[in-house]
Amino acid sequence: MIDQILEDIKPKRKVLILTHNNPDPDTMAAALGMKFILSKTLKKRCTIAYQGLVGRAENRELIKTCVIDMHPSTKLNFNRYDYLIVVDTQPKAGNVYIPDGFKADVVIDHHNFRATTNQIKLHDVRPKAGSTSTIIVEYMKHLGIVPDTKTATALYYGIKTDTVGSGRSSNSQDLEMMSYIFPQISLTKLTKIESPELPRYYYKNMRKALDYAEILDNIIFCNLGEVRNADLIAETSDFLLRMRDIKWTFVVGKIDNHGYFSLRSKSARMKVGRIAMSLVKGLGTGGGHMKSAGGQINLESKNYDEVAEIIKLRLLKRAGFKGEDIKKV
Ligand SMILES: [Mn+2]
Repeated sequence: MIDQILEDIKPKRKVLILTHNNPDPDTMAAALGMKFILSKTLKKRCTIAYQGLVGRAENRELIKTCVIDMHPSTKLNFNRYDYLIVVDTQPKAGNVYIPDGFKADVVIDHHNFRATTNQIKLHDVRPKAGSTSTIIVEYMKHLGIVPDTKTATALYYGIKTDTVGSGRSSNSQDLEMMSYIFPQISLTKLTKIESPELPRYYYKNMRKALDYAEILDNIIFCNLGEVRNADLIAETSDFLLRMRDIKWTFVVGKIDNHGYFSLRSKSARMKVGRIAMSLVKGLGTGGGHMKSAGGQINLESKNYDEVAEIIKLRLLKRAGFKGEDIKKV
């Protein structure tokens, strides 16, 4: 696939790489890796753009340490670019900003294939890959490219957080790609990324999370209300999932006129990506993987608390819980 992509890009002038909204390490590393490939093979310079905020301290440290130059896509003039690559999501997934009248040329992703992605000229969607970074490293290996320290460290962290790091599913391909770049990474940089200082609002949020969390059998439901950034919702979900005897966590929160949610499961059997889609059916968009999923709801014509309640009831129904015995943490 990468050979076709490079052939297609050759005559183009300016390439734009889009990550998904509120980017996570995998999407940022995949974008950086793609930028590296294009600069090495075709001497092309590209711009990486995103929408939303990077909230998680680890992810902010990743941007700083690996020098990932990213621009807000809403402030960008898309007319200045003649080639558009989307990584770690698909145009109709609901979590990437592409203005009307513009179309992606390439989609590289590891989420479930969306039928609308068939309209994209070149697409490499592999739901079996643990991360999009895995696919990017495989391109590098195929092309005989060795990434520099910053790119390698970012890609390693991207694969790790989407797979083994969070106990999510990984396969031999993910591990093979991690070992391909391992000689190039900086352990000092990686340690810095993995244990950054945490802002006070992180602790304030966790206090709120502990106050609001409800234990329903083996599920924790938590409505955080207004939050500072979307990453806090995912961080809360990961934090609560570690509780003994808990099998799933569902955390919702609100930023401006958007509701966000994060669904996590300890077991890959739950296939929470599919569940996430069904929970917000008719309300918004959702998706993900076997053990982790998320989504968003546009609240322009909806009441946030009502939406949160509807999703909670759907979740309880899905889990076969009657809602009689609700405990606090
Ligand atoms: Mn990913």
